[in-house]
Amino acid sequence: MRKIYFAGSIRGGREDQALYIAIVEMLREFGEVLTEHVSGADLTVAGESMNDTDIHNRDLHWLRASDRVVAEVTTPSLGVGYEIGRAVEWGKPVLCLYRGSSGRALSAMIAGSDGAIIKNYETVDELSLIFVDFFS
Ligand code: 6K6
Repeated sequence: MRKIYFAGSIRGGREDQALYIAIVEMLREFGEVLTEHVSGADLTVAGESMNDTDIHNRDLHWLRASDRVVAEVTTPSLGVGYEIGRAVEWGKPVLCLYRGSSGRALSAMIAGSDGAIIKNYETVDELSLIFVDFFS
């Protein structure tokens, strides 16, 4: 089964957490989502029981093992940006989902990367076609 790494903001801010749940639910149709917990309501900026080194090492291990990476990049996050950079470096297919209506400009380091596909969207309904295209 295809392994999907979903990346979304945690310490960068949890404003889009409900949206992450919907995205992870949709991604399950295309493979095993290794990072379902990123969408979890119980994962807050207050943190979880693992220390930062263990989180970093576990997540990079999963990122390395993944076949495709999907990142929601509307809420700026150092961690998500770092994961995208590593995935691009490793030659993994990377899809970045961005809501232009947020009024936040996407970092040039993501928008200008030819190793990542950037898709603008506004509602989850638009994601079905984007995912079919990315996973085909
Ligand atoms: C949660 C709340 C505060 O600290 C945490 C630590 N927990 C994490 N658990 C799992 N993945 C994490 C955690 N912190 C960061 N990540 C990874 O970085 C996820 O894969 C996200 O895609 C990304 C979020 O980075 P930040 O910089 O927004 O935290």
